[in-house]
Formats: sequence, C-alpha cells, structure tokens
Amino acid sequence: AMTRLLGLQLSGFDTVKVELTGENDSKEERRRRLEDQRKNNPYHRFVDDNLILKSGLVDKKKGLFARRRMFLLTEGPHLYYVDPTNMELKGEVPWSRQMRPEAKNFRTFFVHTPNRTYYLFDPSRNAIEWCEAIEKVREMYFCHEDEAPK
Ligand code: 4IP
Repeated sequence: AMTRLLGLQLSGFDTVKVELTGENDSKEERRRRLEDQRKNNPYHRFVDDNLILKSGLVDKKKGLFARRRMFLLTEGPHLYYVDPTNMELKGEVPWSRQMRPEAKNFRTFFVHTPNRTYYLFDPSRNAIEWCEAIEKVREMYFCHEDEAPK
C-alpha cells in the first residue's frame, strides 16, 4: 500500500524538508536528488544508499552528557546518527509504527520508541520541524496512528 511517494524541497543538504506531493513529478525528482546526494553529500556513505529526507546536527543526551550527532532521516525509513567529528556511524533510532516524536519547545524534542526515549536538543531550534518530518515519514510507512498494529 506504499503508493504515495515522497516529494522533497531541497535547501542545502542539511535542511531538506519532507513534503507529500502527487505521484507525477516525484519519481524523477527523487532520482535526481539521490544522484546529487551520491556525488555531493559526505554523509551518503552512512545511509545504505537511502535518500536523505532531513538531516541536521542534534545533541542526543544519554546519561550525564549530550553528544552532538548528525541525524539523518531517510527513506526506508531510517534515522541514523553519525559522529560528525570522526565521521563515524554511531547508531540508528529503531523505527516502528509505535515511534512517537514529541516537541517540548523549539529546541527540545523526544523520540519515544518501545524500548527507549531519545532525548534530543536541536541547537538550530528546529525541534518542531524534526518532529513533523518524523511523523510524516511514520504516517507514510506505517499508516495513521490509531490503527491497530498488524
Ligand atoms: C554514551 O555516553 C553516548 O551518549 C552514546 O551515544 C550512547 O549510545 C551511550 O549509551 C552513552 O553511554 P558517553 O559518550 O558519555 O559515554 P553515541 O552512540 O551517539 O556516541 P547510544 O548510541 O545508544 O545513544 P549506551 O547505553 O548505548 O551505551
């Protein structure tokens, strides 16, 4: 039932916005973006050739300290995070239908997953955009929230 395709609005590789559009223009657009990403995005090697839908630096707190990571929301879907200093993949927030983003304010947001809540802080104050993007991707891949798990 994955008939809807992702349409994208690009404004620099670290501030890609996710948007739903019709199916007509999106296939060619998607191919073009992926081509560009393969050639020009230094984070491409971490994302298993998936198209990056949104990315940006986010501080992820676990225990006492927050670590600054490049978060990469991609088709698949995946939410990878990379240490931007060592250019090393550190992990992935596990996706499921139950994934729930929650914006606390412009900077702070949580991503609830069945086994862990990720505590995240966006220094560029785009927490709400992050939550909207994650929720859009969730709806696209896992249908709407009140549906019983299959
Ligand atoms: C680490 O704390 C980092 O926050 C890790 O994040 C985190 O792993 C570790 O949690 C946590 O102990 P210190 O750097 O202060 O030691 P990252 O992997 O981004 O470097 P994850 O990836 O799980 O958030 P544990 O519980 O996974 O070890």
